[in-house]
Amino acid sequence: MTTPRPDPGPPPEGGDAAREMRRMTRRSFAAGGLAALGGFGTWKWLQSRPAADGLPGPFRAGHELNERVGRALFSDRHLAPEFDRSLAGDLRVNGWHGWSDDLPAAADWAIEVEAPGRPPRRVGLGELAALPRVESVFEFKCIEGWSRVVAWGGYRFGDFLTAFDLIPADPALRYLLLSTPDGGYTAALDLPSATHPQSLLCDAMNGAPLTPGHGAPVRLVLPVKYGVKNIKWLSKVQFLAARPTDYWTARGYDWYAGL
Ligand SMILES: Nc1nc2c(c(=O)[nH]1)N[C@H]1C(S)=C(S)[C@@H](COP(=O)(O)O)O[C@H]1N2
Ligand SMILES: [Mo]
Repeated sequence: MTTPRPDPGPPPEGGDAAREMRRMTRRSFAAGGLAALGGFGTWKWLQSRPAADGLPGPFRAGHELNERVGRALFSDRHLAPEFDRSLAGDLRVNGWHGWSDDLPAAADWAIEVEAPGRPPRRVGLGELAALPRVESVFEFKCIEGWSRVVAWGGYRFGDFLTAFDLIPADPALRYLLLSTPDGGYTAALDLPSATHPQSLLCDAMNGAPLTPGHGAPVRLVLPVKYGVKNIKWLSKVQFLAARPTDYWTARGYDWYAGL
């Protein structure tokens, strides 16, 4: 199947990094309990702390506290609520990082999988048909503050990883870095989030094939993560022992981005 690739046009205004950063900074204050401190003196103190990953230290600490609280409250196995199919609606196209005019056609598309100490693997999209198909209707949430109920179709990402024996035996290799063909967008995940039963390798949306703008031929959708981790035009999976940075964490975003 070849999908036409319309001119994507200019990137949407919604992708503005500085605005998203400000929003995330407010989030880390609220959820990390730092809001209680308040006051200009506190602000100055925060600004003067040593930077970690481009953010003043306490902001990064706020993100990490969020992650610990998130894991404790919701564990990696909590299920996101599913909705009736009749509630599913359209989703805006939001973010073109990693898009290019000459992405491989679906028939030539493969997901490359790399792990230290193992030969690289290539799984062509045609091979996915061996997996059970699933459809899942859930609320897709962008960190910018909007959300939509969408019906996603495809395969469980965990089924994909296990059926093709892609998960390295070495338990130290528990992080995944996912990339577009040109590496222009990346999303980092821990293995439990990747193999969460609702994490999908998705090729359909609201009963129709995924459109190019929404990530055709394949993207990831993870109802327990914000949109930033839902990488479009997925073509590479790398297993790593150390937690990798990704497109948005390199710009100050919360690494875990959990819901
Ligand atoms: N390759 C790629 N994937 C991406 C993005 C992007 O810019 N490039 N943006 C992310 C963000 S921030 C969101 S909210 C969702 C939006 O998905 P949509 O365009 O299908 O609505 O895609 C995510 N995946
Ligand atoms: Mo987003």
